[in-house]
Amino acid sequence: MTRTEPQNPDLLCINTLRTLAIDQVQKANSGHPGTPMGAAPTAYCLWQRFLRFDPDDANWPDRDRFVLSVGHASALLYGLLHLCGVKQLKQHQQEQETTTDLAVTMADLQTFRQAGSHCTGHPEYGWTSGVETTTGPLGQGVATSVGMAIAQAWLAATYNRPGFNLFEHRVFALAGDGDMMEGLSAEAASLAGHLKLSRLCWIYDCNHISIEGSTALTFTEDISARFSAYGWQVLQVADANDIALTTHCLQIFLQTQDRPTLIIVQSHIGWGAPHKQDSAAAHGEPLGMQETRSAKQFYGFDPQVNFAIPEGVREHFSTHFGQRGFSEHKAWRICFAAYRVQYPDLAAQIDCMQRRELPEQWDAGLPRFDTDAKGLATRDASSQVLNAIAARMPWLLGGAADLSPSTKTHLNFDFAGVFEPPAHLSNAGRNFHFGVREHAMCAIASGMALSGLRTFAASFFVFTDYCRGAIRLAAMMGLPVIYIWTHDSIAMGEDGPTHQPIEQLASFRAMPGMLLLRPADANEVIEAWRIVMQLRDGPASLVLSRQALPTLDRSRYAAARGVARGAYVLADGTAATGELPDVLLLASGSEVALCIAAYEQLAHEGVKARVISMPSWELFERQDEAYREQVIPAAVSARVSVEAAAALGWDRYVGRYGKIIAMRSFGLSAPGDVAQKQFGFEVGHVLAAAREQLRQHKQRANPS
Ligand SMILES: Cc1ncc(C[n+]2csc(CCOP(=O)(O)OP(=O)(O)O)c2C)c(N)n1
Repeated sequence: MTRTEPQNPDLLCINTLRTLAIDQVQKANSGHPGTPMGAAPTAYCLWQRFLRFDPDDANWPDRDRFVLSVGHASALLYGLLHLCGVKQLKQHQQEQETTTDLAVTMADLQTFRQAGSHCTGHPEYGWTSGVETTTGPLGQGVATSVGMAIAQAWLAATYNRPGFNLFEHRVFALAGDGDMMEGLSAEAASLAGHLKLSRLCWIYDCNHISIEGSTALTFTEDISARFSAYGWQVLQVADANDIALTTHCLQIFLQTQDRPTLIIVQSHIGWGAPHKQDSAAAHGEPLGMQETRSAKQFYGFDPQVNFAIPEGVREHFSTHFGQRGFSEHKAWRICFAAYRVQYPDLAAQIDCMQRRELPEQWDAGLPRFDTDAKGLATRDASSQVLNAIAARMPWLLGGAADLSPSTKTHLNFDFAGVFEPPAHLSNAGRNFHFGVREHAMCAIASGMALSGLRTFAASFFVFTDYCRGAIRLAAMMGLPVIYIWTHDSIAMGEDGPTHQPIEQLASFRAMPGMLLLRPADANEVIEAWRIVMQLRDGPASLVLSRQALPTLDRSRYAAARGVARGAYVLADGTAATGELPDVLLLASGSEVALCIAAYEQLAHEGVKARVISMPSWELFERQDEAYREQVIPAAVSARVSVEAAAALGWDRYVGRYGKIIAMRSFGLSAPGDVAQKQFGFEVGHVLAAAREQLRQHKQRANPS
């Protein structure tokens, strides 16, 4: 017995969550105790009385989702996962296998924020089972939850059948003042309201404190009016400790079928800490020994005991949260088994999707692109390929941030449809209109991917700056989201420097886990899509041109399947003799054609050049040394790289003496071909650079 006073079971559980959070932070000497203390009753009420979640299988497809958008309050989530007995899943090939190990053990709680613990500083998807999405950057969790709610609506509309409600889960997110302040939450809430996502509930833990002090310093708008204007139902709980009222509000949410719900819960950060409650001091640092003891006393706990779990607490969670989850999941399994008999094809699709597999014949309808000097823009080639694949893969879906006519990402086959409000009705459209909301679009795409859908999101490449927070988390989580970025260089032209990407290529190449592909012609686009579709554990960026690019003669130059190796020898004047070339011309995307033109001219002059198409640095770096040496022989020091983007990184491939033709400033408002010429992206300039390289190489060889 660690309890000092009798308490009702609800309060005992709530206070256990509070003290576990305090002790995690205190032992780690790092973290955020205050919000777990204030929000514990709210989270408890939701989990214990409502959440449909089987602790033995955190991957049950129809589980309710709980997103801790206040990721810094992770100690609260870890307490819940521990007390609820949620089990860790093990990744085995593409299956998530259940285990009997706890996702969060007592040892994990006691090593909060230390290497190897499942209690990481902020919740990390894929590491701790029961964490539905990685959170920490404020606003991401709530925005991602909108994607999860969209996925639920889409899955229900696509796969539910009379008598078979396979997908009827709800999505909850616990948010704080910071989430509400971030612009991202406004974008996401606006779209959720428009779509009338009635199975979405955000609970706003309103404690009026953020890091610099009272929110009165910066945040005085009427949140209720704001969300009402978005089309949300807004409910209020005046005191977080009043779980009867929270229960009532959650019941109202469950009955609401025409709009999302925001429950604003007034709470006290650090509730129960005599000197730190309601102050920023409770936000991001341990309470301290004395304050900890006082708070425990206030809760009726023994001040001397750390990580106490009073008798009856686990049992209480197991009787309510656990039993509900077991029985709901069991009923679902029975339902799905019967569904499988009646609708075997649909059930097979659900299985396939959950395992992130591709359907058979997914690539059977791919187009062919014949040699064509005029060619076509890689965005147009991509449109054809995307449509061919999507027509055979029902759960490949997505859209653009109000730019689909430009990104060419509209699915135009007869049965594609549009995902429109109200989302809870039978609406399985696959074209998503995200509106001019790039950041939310990417967070939503992640939320959809977390529910098994294969999503794509599209915009102009330059606007990835607006999406970066969400893309970074997708890469961290290993989500196979497909990003389609068009208008990929200064060649996009007249819109000028604000719309012309420069540093974006380098920045995505710097992002761990991101696979970037910048194909050079329509046939490279096909190969790029093949690679992207087979990804299971990370996002990809397809970087595409607005302008037409010649479709290369593949009988004259190498086959486009070389894309799979990231870089390949496209044209080589020494191929027949096996000699080393005199000069290497390296490029990606639209600049490859320039190099081919230079190569032909050099061949005419008797110079043996080699063109290396480099659509993906990441894939090339994964090749063995022998292949990389074969493509870029160390002995050839005369090299020119050509890419209409920042130079950063090209020195790796051009070596010590090579020439980098790149952008060293922002672009220019002018027609694309004029802008390209102005910055040296023309054959004459590439030729001059190659000749100069040859001259310097000779001089190095014979320094007279
Ligand atoms: C995008 C982003 N900006 C800044 C931070 C740093 N940060 C962490 S918590 C926090 C204050 C959040 O206040 P609130 O949501 O009220 O949390 P509470 O004080 O209730 O714990 C800030 C600025 C962050 N995590 N994410």
